Amino acid sequence: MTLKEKQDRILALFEHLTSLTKHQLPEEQRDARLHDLGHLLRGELSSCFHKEHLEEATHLYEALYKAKNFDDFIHLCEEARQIVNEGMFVYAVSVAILHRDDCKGLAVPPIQEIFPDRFIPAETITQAMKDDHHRKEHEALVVDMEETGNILNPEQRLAYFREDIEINAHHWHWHLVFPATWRPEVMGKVKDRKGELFYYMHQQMCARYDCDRMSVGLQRMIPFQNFEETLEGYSAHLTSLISGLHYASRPEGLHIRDLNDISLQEMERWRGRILDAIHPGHLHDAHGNEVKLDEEHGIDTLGSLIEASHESKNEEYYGNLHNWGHVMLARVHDHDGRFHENPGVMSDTSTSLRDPIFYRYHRFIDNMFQEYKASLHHYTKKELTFPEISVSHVTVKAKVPNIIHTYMATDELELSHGIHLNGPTKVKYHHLNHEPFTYEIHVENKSDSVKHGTFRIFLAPKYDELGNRLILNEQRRLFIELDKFHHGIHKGSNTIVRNSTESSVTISKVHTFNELKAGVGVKESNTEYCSCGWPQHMLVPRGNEKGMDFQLFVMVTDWEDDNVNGALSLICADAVSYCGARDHKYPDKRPMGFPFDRPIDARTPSQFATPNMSFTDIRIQFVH
Ligand code: CUO
Repeated sequence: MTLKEKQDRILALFEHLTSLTKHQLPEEQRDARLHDLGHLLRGELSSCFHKEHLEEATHLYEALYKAKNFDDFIHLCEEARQIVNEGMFVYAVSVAILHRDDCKGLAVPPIQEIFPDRFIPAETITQAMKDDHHRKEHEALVVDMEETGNILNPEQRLAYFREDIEINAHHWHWHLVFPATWRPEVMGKVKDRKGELFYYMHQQMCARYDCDRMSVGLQRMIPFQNFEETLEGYSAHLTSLISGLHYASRPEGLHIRDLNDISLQEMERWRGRILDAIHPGHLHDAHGNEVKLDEEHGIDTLGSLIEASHESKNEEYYGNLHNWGHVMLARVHDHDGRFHENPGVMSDTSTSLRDPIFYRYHRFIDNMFQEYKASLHHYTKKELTFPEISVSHVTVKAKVPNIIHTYMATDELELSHGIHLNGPTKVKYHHLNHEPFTYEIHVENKSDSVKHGTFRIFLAPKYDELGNRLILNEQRRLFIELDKFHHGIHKGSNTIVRNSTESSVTISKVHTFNELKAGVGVKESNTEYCSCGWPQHMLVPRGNEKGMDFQLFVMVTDWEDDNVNGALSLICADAVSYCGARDHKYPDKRPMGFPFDRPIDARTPSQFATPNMSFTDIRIQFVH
C-alpha cells in the first residue's frame, strides 16, 4: 500500500464523526481485542482528564498500537469506530497513529476539522447549517465567525488568545504526544522527561497568557488559590454536535463541590502531601521508599506526581491532583450529575484553553513546581558563563529595527469534513499575527577554536502594569521561549542570523483535510510528530498600539555540555522545545526554561548577566 493510500484510509476514519448514531456493533460481532470497550456512550463528552475515560481510551490505543500490521490496524480502527465514543475514538486512534512505526510519514487531520464544534461558536455553526439548506448547486459557503462576548466582560479582550484555534489544537496534540497513561512497558518507548515537559509547556502557556494580558492593559492573572474559592463566570458558546448539548456555562459565584468520584477533601489532602514532599525534598514511593527530589530528576518526578501520570511514584498516596482539578472545574454547575448536563470546556484538552480559569488553575499548579525550584540553589555565575564567548549585541530585524508589528489576520476553517453538509463550507475568522523578523546576534569567540553554542532566546515585558520596572525575579516568570538552536561560533567575530519562522517552539505547517486528501504533505517524511507545536502566528505577544516595551534575552551556552543526542538529525523535531523529539531524548540537558527556571537574586539584568548573555530592549506594536 502506498503512503497516499494509507493516508486516505486514515482520513476516512476521521470524517463526519459528528453524525455517528448511538448504535454500537454488538459484542458478539466484534474482534476479541475490542470486547471491553464502549463503556462511555456515544454522544457523551469524553475527557482526557477523567480517570475512567482515560482508562478506556488507553485500552483502545494500546490495542491499536499492538495491531499486527497496517491492515489489521485499520480493520481494528474501523470496528472501533462502530463501538466507542466519538471523542475517545479520535484520541485513541490519533495516539496510535502518532506512535506506530508503519504510520510514520502519515498525518492525523487537524482536530479543528474533525470536531469544528469544539472551536467554532455554536451561533456560527448554526448559521452555516441554515445556509446549507438554502445552498444553490455547487455553491461554496462562507460564514463569518461570531464573537463570544462583549466588552462588559473585560476578560473578553483576551478572547483572541484563549479562543485561538491553533493554540487549542496545539494543546490537544501535546496531550496526544504525552498521554497521562502512557505505559512504556507496553508501548516500548520511554517518553523522556515527560513530567518536566508537562510542567514546562504549561508554565509557558501561562507566561504567554500573562504577556498578552499585559498587552491589552489587563493585570496579570490572579492564581487560583484554594478549592473553596468563588469562581468567575464563563460561557463558552460551544455546542457539542455529538450530544446536542452545549458545553456548560459557569455562572459567576459558584465554587467547586464534591463529585461522585472525588471529594474536595481528597484534593486538599493530596495537595498537602505533595507540598510535604517538596519541602524536605523527598517523597515516598508506593513501597515506602524515600525518593529524593534531586536536581537532575526532581522536577520530572514531581511533574508526573502532580499531573498525575502513569509514572507517578505513588498515586495511591499523592493522588491525581491536576487531572481531577480539570474535571471538578468542568462540573461545578452540576457536580453530582443530577441535571445530566455536559461538562464545561475544562474537561477537554482541545477546549480548555478557552476558559480564563484554565490559566489561573495552571498557575496554581505551577506555583507548586516553583516551590520546588525555590528549594534548589540559585545558579552561580560559573553555571551561567560560557568562557571565551560573549554576545556583543543583538538586533531584531524587521521593517523597523527592534520593533515587531502585530496585527489581526483573516483565515478560514472548513467545516464539511467534520459536519455533514452539502458542499464546502468555510468559517471566516480572525487571529493575531506578526510580521516576520530575524534575530541578528553578534558573538565573539576569544578562543583559538570553533565553539558550538546553544542559543537560547526569550522575551518578557519590561514594565509591570503600573509602568514600574519589573525586578528580574518577577520578570523571570514572564519570560517566554521564542527559540533555541545550535550554531557553530568561529574564532573572532560572528554574526548569526536566525529567522522567526525557524523557531523551536512553533509548528511550521498544519495540513488541512483537503490538502491531505490531495496528497500534499504525505510525501514529506515524518510529518506526524509535527502536529504538536505552538502556532507561528502566536509566537510573540500582541503588544499595544503605542508599542509595548519588552526585553529580548539571548544566551549562548556550551552545546558540547548541553547536547544529548549528538548531531543526529532528529525526526520531526519541529517544535522541540515544547514537544520534544520523537523517539529521542529531549535534546537539551539543561533544565527546561533555563536560566529562568530558578529564583534570581539579582534585581536587574546588568547584575545578572554574564558576558554570554544580552538583554535588548525591543517594542511590540499592534497595528489596526
Ligand atoms: Cu494540559 Cu491541565 O494539562 O491542561
